[in-house]
Amino acid sequence: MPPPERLRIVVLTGAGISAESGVPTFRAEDGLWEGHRVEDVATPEGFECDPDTVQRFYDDRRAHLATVVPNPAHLALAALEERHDVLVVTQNVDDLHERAGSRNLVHMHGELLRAWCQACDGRFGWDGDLLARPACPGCGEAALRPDVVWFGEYPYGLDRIDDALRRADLFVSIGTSGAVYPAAGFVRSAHDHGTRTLELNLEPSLGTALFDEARHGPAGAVVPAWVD
Ligand code: BV8
Repeated sequence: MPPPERLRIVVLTGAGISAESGVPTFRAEDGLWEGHRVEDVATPEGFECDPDTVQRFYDDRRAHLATVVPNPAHLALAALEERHDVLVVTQNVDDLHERAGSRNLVHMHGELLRAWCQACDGRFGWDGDLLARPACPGCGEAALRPDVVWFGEYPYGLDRIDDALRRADLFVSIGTSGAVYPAAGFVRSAHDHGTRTLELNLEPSLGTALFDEARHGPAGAVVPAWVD
């Protein structure tokens, strides 16, 4: 009996994988993001216009991380790394994949637990508030913002992601609406390279028709069932 094949798998995750951990997704029924318009809290213009509201929005989300834990979907993905060459590309800025044990991980939209200094361009692990304008650990200036990628800003890790998509045997999208690019375009890129594609989501995403296969249901059930 030949050993089971070790596959190269790229997994894209979105807010839906953290929903059962108690992390709110972005597009609730009212289209607001925890009571805010996305343009007001996730754009450089919004930050320029009202930095306190944006800093408070991210301070609240950063503090909320202390109250949530990884769910079975995060844990199943971490376990998958034992059997296959897995790269998790997450749009999420929470640290639940890390805490579940995933090691091959790209935070393409940045991380709540990092800060970026606009004076010296330094980036630092950060678990406190930014509203009170703390001094940058690098240059001492009070110029720190959340190290997250806002609309109109360039995502992290695109070269590494493109390379992984080119070589992947399987592309799996978990818990994302397919509303935001360039992440929403990865399935098309995978398909163009002849890679099998699978969507695991609560409901059909905007791009569901682009996938070879789709299984719908809560990630906490659907992801462990797929991994097993
Ligand atoms: C950029 C900040 C230049 C951090 C976020 C074409 C190409 C490139 C860019 C664009 C393009 N067209 C338009 C653009 C511009 C723009 C864009 O996409 N606009 C949209 C609105 C049309 N993109 C950008 O500006 C990006 N940068 O373009 O740079 C460039 C140009 C060319 C090539 C490369 C670069 C930057 C985008 C990043 C914005 N920052 N977040 C933060 O505060 O979090 S985006 C934000 O929304 C999140 O980070 C998240 O990633 C993103 C998408 O949300 P989802 O994760 O999908 O969450 P959502 O709530 O929408 O959906 C949840 C899903 O889960 C649902 O389907 C639901 O059914 C499901 N679900 C719910 N519960 C469960 C579940 N599934 C399973 N189980 C459950 N229990």
